[in-house]
Amino acid sequence: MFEQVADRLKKAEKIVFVTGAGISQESGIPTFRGKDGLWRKYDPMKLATIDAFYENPKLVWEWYDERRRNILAANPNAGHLSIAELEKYKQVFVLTQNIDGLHQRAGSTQVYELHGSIITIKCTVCDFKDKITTGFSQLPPLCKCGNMLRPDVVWFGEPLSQGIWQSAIEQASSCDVMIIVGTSLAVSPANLLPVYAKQNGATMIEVNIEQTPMSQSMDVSLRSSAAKTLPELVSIVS
Ligand code: BV8
Ligand code: ZN
Repeated sequence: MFEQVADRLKKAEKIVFVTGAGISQESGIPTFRGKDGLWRKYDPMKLATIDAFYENPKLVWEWYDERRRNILAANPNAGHLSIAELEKYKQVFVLTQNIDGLHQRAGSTQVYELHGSIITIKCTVCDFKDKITTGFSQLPPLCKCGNMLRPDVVWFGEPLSQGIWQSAIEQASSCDVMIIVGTSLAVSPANLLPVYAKQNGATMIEVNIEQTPMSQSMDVSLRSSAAKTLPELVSIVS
């Protein structure tokens, strides 16, 4: 079975990755739903919704500020780096649910951030959007227009950016191989991307330490860590 997948990897022109928190776990960034996952300690409805933000903006900001500092202190791991390296040999697109920017820091050039970025802020009222470069003198930080700034992430109950979502569907629907890494596929609509690829005949590979709802639909499921497995997969084509 693995040999057949290796052959399709070699022949593939376009490879699309769908990634989740598991790919950054070995960089020291906690996942959401696993054993040490963030949602075991915190209630997402109290931290990752617009209602929670208006109810307690300081609390929500403190949580994001701490996560951002942890993320900026972390480094891309061998998983992120090997996806970036694959661009030397193939057309590669990364559709990520992560907000940590580690794919870009690893060198990937075609990254679609489905759930936004923790490195950027936007105004809750006007069009202002910017990268965060320094710490804030107060939380929540305020925009020049006087209204609150918020992290530029997609919270539960909010729509994904239409442009990014449409591009993600197009890439998923037109790839030869899809490699799904470190996601529980629990969150919609991102969990539909493998369905688009499968419907269009892509070879499906999963890299995850645990089973997922799509494991049965995979051509091969590799039950081991992203930082260990991705370099091995990339070495097949290099
Ligand atoms: C939307 C960003 C239209 C910020 C995140 C009921 C009420 C309201 C809404 C809904 C509802 N039912 C369904 C919905 C829709 C909702 C949804 O799917 N909810 C689920 C939870 C039921 N989705 C939305 O609201 C989305 N918008 O649908 O708009 C709409 C609007 C209103 C009503 C209906 C529809 C927006 C979702 C965006 C959520 N944003 N956060 C932040 O991070 O703070 S979600 C959060 O989960 C993360 O950010 C992450 O992006 C996302 C996905 O999680 P994963 O990445 O998969 O991580 P997880 O921990 O789950 O899994 C890790 C995996 O890695 C595991 O499988 C593990 O085995 C594996 N692993 C661990 N270590 C390793 C590893 N694998 C390999 N190597 C390792 N080392
Ligand atoms: Zn503003």
